[in-house]
Amino acid sequence: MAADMGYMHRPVELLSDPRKLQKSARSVVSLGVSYYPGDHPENEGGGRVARYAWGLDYHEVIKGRLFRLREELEEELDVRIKARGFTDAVPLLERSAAQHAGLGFFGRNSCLINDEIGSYFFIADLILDLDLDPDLPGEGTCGRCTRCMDRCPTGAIKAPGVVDARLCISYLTIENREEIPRDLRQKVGDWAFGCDVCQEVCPYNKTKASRSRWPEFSGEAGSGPYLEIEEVLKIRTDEEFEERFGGTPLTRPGRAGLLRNCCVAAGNLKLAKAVPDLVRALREDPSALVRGHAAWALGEIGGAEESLGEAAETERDTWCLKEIGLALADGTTDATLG
Ligand code: B12
Ligand code: SF4
Ligand code: SF4
Repeated sequence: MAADMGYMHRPVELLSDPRKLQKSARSVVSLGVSYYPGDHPENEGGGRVARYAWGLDYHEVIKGRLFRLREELEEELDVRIKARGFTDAVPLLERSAAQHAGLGFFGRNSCLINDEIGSYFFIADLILDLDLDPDLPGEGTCGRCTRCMDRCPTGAIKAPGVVDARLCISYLTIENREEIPRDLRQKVGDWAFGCDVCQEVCPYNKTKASRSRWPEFSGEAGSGPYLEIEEVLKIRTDEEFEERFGGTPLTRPGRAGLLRNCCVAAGNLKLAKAVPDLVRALREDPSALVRGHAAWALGEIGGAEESLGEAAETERDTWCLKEIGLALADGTTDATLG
């Protein structure tokens, strides 16, 4: 169920033993960092961004503070500490470490839930060559609730705690480098980066989530809750992309990946005002991935048969040609029905 995330196929002994990451490891200090920036305002035609990515790149923001924590520990305990600090960057089962450290329990959506703040938090770790008394493991329960499993748009939560990444919108829009499978595109809805549905419906978040105290994670610090789809569709080079999104988590899927996502969101929103930029992307974008998804979006929105027809004359990529053909066929069906 790990799709093409190669690191997930590593042996469990590696994923569960911090000594594989630092030979001298004796303890793991596991930290929870709330990123909750509030809820999405009503969508007025943008590509929806998962809450964890509204602000600045959490890897960098948290890393700086982990180093300071190590320094403070050294001062407090008057010892030199060899440490390795990271968040979401190494092959270690971070949720398992955090659960052992008492930060929360596994929800059926597989996220770690903390009884006081819900699940909108990052997990960060400091591996130390210092013997510390362990905390008690986190406890808690979902009770009879199954909301996340029932409401996941793609049915990705196959069993309690088991997420099929191949179906998960978070995977499809962030880690995935290929096309978003045609049968899943409509289910992606307006999500342009990540997905929060299985956390939004969670009663723990509805009652306990309180805003992060870290200004770096607020919408104002980074790209915010929605992307302006037309603006993103105009980005043609990696340099422009880096200039616009550098320093935020949105660089992860790369330029072509983010434009692909915006095409799908535009198609699902039936965003007529994005048609000129979709047509331009279909004609000009250097990436076949973007051109093919632009064709799909135009097929969903309708009314762009002429541009699709022209593109069919000049397009050389076989997959794109197929997408254009299918988009034209969808358009014809709509017109016949309508
Ligand atoms: C790969 C990955 C993904 C993949 C796969 C997700 C998955 N559920 O496995 C994708 C791209 C889909 C993804 C999505 C998201 N991710 Co992610 N992801 C990771 C990563 C890098 C590895 C996770 C992993 O190894 N999964 C494989 C499975 C086997 O591992 P696991 O769930 O930890 O396994 C435990 C459970 O199965 C549990 N268990 C065993 N038996 C049972 C039985 C029951 C009943 C239950 C409930 C549990 C349970 O024990 C296992 C061992 O710990 C971690 C960072 C890290 N290094 O850990 C972040 C991480 C899990 N992601 C995170 C986040 C924030 C997200 C998203 C919310 C982002 C978003 N908004 O789009 C979504 C949430 C989707 C979801 N419902 O999981 C956070 C989670 C924080 C938290 N509070 O839990 C992490 C920890 C990153 C971080 N450092 O903060 N992610
Ligand atoms: S992140 Fe979205 S697609 Fe993935 S399991 Fe949760 S609700 Fe389903
Ligand atoms: S929505 Fe319900 S089942 Fe899912 S994680 Fe939250 S409490 Fe558990």
